Amino acid sequence: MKELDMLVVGAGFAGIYQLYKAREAGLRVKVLEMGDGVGGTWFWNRYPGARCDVESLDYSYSFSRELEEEWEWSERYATQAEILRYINHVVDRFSLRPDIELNTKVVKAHFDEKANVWEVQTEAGEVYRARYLVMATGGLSVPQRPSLEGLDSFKGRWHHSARWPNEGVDFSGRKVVLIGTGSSGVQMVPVIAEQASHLTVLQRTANFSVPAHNVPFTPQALKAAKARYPERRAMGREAITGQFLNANTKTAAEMTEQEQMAELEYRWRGAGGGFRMLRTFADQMSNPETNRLVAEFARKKIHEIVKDPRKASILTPKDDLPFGGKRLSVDSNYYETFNKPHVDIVDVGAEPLVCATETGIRTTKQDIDCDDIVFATGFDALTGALKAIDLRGEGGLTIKEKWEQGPVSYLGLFISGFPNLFVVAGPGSPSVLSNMVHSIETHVDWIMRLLKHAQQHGVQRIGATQEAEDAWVQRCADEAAKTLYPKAKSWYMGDNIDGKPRLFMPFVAGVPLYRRIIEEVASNNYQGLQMS
Ligand code: NA7
Repeated sequence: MKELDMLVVGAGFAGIYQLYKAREAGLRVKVLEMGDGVGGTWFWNRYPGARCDVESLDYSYSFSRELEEEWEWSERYATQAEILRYINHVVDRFSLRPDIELNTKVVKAHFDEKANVWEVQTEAGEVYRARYLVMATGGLSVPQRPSLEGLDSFKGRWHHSARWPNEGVDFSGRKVVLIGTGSSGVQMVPVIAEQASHLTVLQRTANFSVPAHNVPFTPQALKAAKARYPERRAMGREAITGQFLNANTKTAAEMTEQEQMAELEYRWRGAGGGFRMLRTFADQMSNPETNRLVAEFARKKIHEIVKDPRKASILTPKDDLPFGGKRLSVDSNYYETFNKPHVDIVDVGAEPLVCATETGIRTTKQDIDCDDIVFATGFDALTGALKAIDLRGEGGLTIKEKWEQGPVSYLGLFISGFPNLFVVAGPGSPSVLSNMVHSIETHVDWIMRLLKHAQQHGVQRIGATQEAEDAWVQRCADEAAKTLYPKAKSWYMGDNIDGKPRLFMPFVAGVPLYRRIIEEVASNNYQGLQMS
């Protein structure tokens, strides 16, 4: 049995920063990580083409000016491999590795109400006791693969994007079927198409994807960007998603038709691109008319790029999907790849998957032969990782019971009935709608401030009150109801998992407002928390 002040689960961006800050504060702390390397999302998602959709200068820690100065990003959007190198660099630079236990999966965590500590057990049977338990388990860490009957009899290879073999997969000369067209599928398609002799993409729902306009950094460009780094970070902090996207402050109605088109083009083309498309008009995610303008523009672009009208029509999102309602994909040559004769698309919304066969995949209309099946079918988002653990709070309440109707929380940080437990960038906080690294730093800094307060006041148990949690859940729902997000069937809403309760999980009203709220909570003597 090991006694600690704090136990952190997960060695991704969140767990690593939490470790750094806890050690700085003099706490006895360890991080338990189930993978055999650090990096979290960036450790597991090694599929071909994996890349962050937030620009590297923003998707990186801001806590150390020296770190910012010395690390040289090579591209505007970093690849998975580069981000993993960065995370490993951070771990070594701040000598964090000795306090990270790899290959250590947490299976059980029970709150000991008498001692006010968490007792945590790993798969190997090791037991840790710690006053504080920090769940840095990530929002997209439990992969979801459809239970495809017959997969065992399939004679070829199959892989999930989030459990990609370390040594990579060579698709040269092979016939590949790829299932799923979220960000992972969209990133993989152009890269696999380079190798495969034939690639068939099975798409259930067409979503929007926009060009990344990724470019390598020249030394001059990087130097110029770094010279203005503090300014960039400051602008990021005040932007709705925690990264500066040059949001247009005008609603569509405040612009002429010509101005609207110019704005849309600017954002689609080089100067903009990527998530800037989500900030074309101030009322884009709240006004259906404005959203339709952007959606219609993007639909036309798909038809311009994809030459075969049949493929273009399958790839074009339907009218009932708001632009950005499902997470926007940010791509490099996704639509263009379908102009290659050996790349095809099948609408498995119209002809659903039936099973795998010995030689490939069967839909209700056809058999598709292949050598490899690639699943890019996503995750049990935001709640999967916590629910996978036998997590019990006061009175033996399990997280599965607590979250039966969906993930309730106070500020996305606390779960009432689970004292001394913090969720970093969890549901109920801006989380996946924001620049995750920024949200992680915000949460960890705030947790450390709270723990300092607790230490100064001899507090041993910190928990959210039921009233505070209920009010926060209502606030999150009210904010989401003002937007078009709930109109889309998406993993933000839990729609991708059978039986998952349908509710919009992240806090939608933006990073600056969220930060103001948690600041106010802290300055109001941690309103909504019970400390004893
Ligand atoms: P996503 O965005 O959840 O995408 C999963 C895709 O897989 C999506 O197109 C799904 O279609 C499709 N899917 C899932 N189950 C099935 C079945 N049973 N049959 C056919 N198609 C299916 O996951 P990603 O890994 O791409 O991206 C996750 C996030 O990681 C991403 O947003 C970034 O933040 C990084 P659907 O749309 O549900 O009809």
